[in-house]
Amino acid sequence: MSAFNAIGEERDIDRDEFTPAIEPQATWCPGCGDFGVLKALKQAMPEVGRTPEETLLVTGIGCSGKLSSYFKSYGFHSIHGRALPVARAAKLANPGLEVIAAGGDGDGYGIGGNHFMHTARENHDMTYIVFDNEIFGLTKGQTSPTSPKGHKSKTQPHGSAKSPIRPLSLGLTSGATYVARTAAVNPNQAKEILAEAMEHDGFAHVDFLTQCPTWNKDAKQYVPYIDVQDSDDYDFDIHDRREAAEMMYEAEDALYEGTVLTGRFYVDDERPSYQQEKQQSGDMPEEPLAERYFDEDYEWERSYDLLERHK
Ligand SMILES: Cc1ncc(C[n+]2csc(CCOP(=O)(O)OP(=O)(O)O)c2C)c(N)n1
Ligand code: SF4
Repeated sequence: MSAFNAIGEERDIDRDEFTPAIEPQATWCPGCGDFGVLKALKQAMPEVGRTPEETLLVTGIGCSGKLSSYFKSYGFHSIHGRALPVARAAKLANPGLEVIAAGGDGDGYGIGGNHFMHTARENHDMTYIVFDNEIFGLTKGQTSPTSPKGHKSKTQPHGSAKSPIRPLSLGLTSGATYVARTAAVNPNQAKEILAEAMEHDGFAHVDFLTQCPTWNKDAKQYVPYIDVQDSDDYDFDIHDRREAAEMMYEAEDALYEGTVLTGRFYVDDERPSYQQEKQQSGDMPEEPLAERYFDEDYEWERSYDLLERHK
């Protein structure tokens, strides 16, 4: 797809542009689902028509957090659970950026759970990818907020007594205006969902099932999935909150029973994003507060002028 880059030139975009010039050797284990997220994201970018210099990827801490090192764009490998506050700040400073935040289930639903809830509630225009492998991967397989009840690990050797959170329902009830689940075992669906999430104006939450063959062989992330949009067994209106909520409940229960339901669960195209609301009410300027381009001739002073003007 062709698009205008940040300095106004029209050109074709290729997924290989998102591979760093000196490609770092990925330190993910062989067979890790995180490779699937990276691949799907690179494939989705040309569909969205965004260039690396128009894109910011903010990651948390964990195996998943390494994504920003293997993807060429502006990047910020933030601290544990704090990808979303960084992403929000960047989006507010420069609404023209395609902002993607990513991290694990421990990072996003555990330590960063409050940021998840409130970024969704405010409907900030960004895509949030949660690598859901049902454990803490980087720290060697401890029980996480999405581990099933009874899950045995070094932190819960007799089996977890806690019920897992319901990630899709949490996204919906918090206020996310796009909620989907996909899986690394299905690159085509993953690519489509990520492209759609990026094109969505508002907070798009993608629960991305990623297998961890090293620490969590019991998770259902490996088994064939059902796409609720393709299957005749599931008939619900993705624009209807109540129907979406029921469908999410079913998907969340089914996952621990071995049936992986994926697809789009909720889409609200009507609600304005935080930034749109603020611009409509005159509380936020149309132009970015700060911007920097990949252009040798660019007037670097401009970002300072803009900040002065909006003080
Ligand atoms: C404040 C803080 N607490 C704890 C840690 C240790 N730590 C690093 S990664 C991690 C878990 C990551 O798990 P998850 O977010 O599920 O990501 P995954 O590694 O599975 O992709 C933890 C607890 C840390 N880096 N910072
Ligand atoms: S520990 Fe698990 S999540 Fe981390 S790189 Fe290895 S397979 Fe992937």
